[in-house]
Amino acid sequence: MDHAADAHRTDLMTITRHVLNEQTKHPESRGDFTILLSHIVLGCKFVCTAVNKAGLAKLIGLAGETNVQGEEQKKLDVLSNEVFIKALVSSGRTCILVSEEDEEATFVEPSKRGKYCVVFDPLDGSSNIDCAVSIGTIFGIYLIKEGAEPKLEDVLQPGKNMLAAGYCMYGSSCQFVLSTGTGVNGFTLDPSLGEFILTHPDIKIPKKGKIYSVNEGNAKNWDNPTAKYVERCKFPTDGSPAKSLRYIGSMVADVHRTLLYGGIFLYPADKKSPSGKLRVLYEVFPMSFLMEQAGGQAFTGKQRALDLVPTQIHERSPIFLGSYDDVEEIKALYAAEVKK
Ligand code: AFP
Repeated sequence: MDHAADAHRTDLMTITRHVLNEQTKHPESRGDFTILLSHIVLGCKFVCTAVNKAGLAKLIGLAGETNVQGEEQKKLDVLSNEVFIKALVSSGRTCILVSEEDEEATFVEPSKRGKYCVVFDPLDGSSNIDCAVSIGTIFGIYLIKEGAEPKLEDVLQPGKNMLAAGYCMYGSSCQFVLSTGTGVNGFTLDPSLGEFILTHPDIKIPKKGKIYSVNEGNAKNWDNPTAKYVERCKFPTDGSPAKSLRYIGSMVADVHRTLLYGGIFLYPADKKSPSGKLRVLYEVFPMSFLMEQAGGQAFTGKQRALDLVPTQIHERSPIFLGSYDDVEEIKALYAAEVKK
């Protein structure tokens, strides 16, 4: 046995150690955020295990329910939702929870209440479960005013007011990506330790990318700027090489690749879905928060995504996010369209 190597394994930057280090920078902190995060991490580990076992355990399959978007719910969606609701309530640090799976927001009972609101999609990309493609959990965290009674308006805030955001991707490895507003860090689950280890410190998205990511099957319904942008990706007019297309159809996986390799992810509005498909609170905001923190941009076709003020918890918005220069190009196309 290599004892030196084993000893080294205990000197790793785990996610808990990382967040505790961050906490020391805020002397007023009482550790509430660290506790909340450890409950989110626990939920992710549980879902990761369930996802890995799904094929064998026959957890896959319809649970016979539909969610608030009218989509069929899979058993893993139901399970993941229950896991996160329980983990978040039992943290004793939350007051309002908004889940993609629940029509109404959950107001935590007063005896278990804390000051954080968590908006989340417990299992995004669930139509990919049956073919074992990467799926994930997305979350964003808001803070309510000290001593105030929680109300729905506390979660109907622009994304720029989020305190933290992140996702966990259940892929060939389990990756947890987090921003608390001071950059982006990526952690990989070491299954032998059951710990997320810092493997991608201070992630910065390349300024310009070589990949575009979009469901081109919707092209016939796109507006002019989106159609023109995608055309330029394929047939550049400035002498640059054509971009490659990569589209998984699972936002966490598509955004994770975009964050690490650069490029642009787009889910635009189209004639059939004038507000696009993706949900503002628990898809658009957390991913836009991470992109900006990594040096990229996120744009709705009209404005900076994080400036959007949602009026409903399940509201949707078009989204273009990724490398700074690539998003700049689509912004210019929309600006030119407005001038016409
Ligand atoms: P599902 O959870 O129904 O699989 O939807 C996933 C998702 O919300 C998001 O993760 C993808 O980016 C997007 O939908 C893919 O949508 P299209 O299938 O319309 O391309």
